[in-house]
Amino acid sequence: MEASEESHLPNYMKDDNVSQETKNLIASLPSDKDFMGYGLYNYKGCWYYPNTLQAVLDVQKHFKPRDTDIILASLPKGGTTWLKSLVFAVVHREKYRENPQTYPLLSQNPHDLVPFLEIELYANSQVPDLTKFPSPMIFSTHIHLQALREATKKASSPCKIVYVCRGIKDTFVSGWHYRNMLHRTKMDQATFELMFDAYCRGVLLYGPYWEHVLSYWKGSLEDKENVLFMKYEEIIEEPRIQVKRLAEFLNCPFTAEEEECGSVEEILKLCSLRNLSNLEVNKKGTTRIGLDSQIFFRKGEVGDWKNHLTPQMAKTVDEIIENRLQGSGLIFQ
Ligand code: PAP
Repeated sequence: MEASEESHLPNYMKDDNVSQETKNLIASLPSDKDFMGYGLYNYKGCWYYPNTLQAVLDVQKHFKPRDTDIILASLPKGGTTWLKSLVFAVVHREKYRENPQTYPLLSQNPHDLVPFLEIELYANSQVPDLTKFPSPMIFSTHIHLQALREATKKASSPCKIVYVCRGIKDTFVSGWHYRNMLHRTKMDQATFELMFDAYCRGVLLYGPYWEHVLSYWKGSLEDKENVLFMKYEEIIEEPRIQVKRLAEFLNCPFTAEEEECGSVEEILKLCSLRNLSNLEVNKKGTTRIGLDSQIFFRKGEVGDWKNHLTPQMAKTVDEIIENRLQGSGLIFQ
């Protein structure tokens, strides 16, 4: 890999922050390469880059959620930014009711308000003191549920976990555009096909897709009180219903009075793609982990895959997903 290429890779994709113990572990793991040739390692059924694996192990070892904490989980491009905005707005709405112009979402990127456990807080071998964060603290993660449970069971915390996912075809297309922006180049058709193949094989960071969605799907069926499963497409289709469902799950339902005075609609408007992507803070600069703020906002359309995938590609991936999710009760339209 060229040094210039390496320089704008996010830290989580690199392999320069790994302890000797983790290096030994990595040497014993099944390995493969992502579609760009960077090494991925399979730990307990999930693929990670070396720095990401180190951070995941640190989360498992050190993170002790409090009962009041809220953890937002997703696959990359599954609806993370939207979920972060919605949950932040729902949970903190009372605080900013009198002065809505002071809403932190207007001056900070949602990713800076809801930090990632393994990509920010526990990255670079840090062991942060999380007790300094006011309660309720909202964290996020891309770790699948079994891996996250290693941390939550240690604290025997009943903290709330909200998962959001998106159909694999739109997740892939969103990921494709994201990688183009990340690598600051429009990658060619051959690379597009390689990345598609990686999604179909499941060999990508935090993949396979189906293992990830199933881990939270099953978790939400087993523990309805603490794990909520949401779909990006359903939030687009019935935003009011889904935001109210979210608030109820988080034990802060909208009162009749709030509903009458349009509180749900206000939150939806505040967190809309149009509103957030037009804010100065999201148009310029970088997030705390050094990614361009605007990289998280694009079209937000259901079915954008139709503009990128051939009918044959769509059929191939649909069959894989149908087969993998068979019998689970989880269906993507
Ligand atoms: P992440 O996992 O890297 O944080 P994530 O937020 O899950 O990314 O995915 C980005 C997608 O969500 C983009 O979709 P697109 O590429 O199909 O356009 C982005 O446009 C969309 N998105 C970001 N913010 C919002 C929002 N407020 N409402 C709806 N969609 C959004």
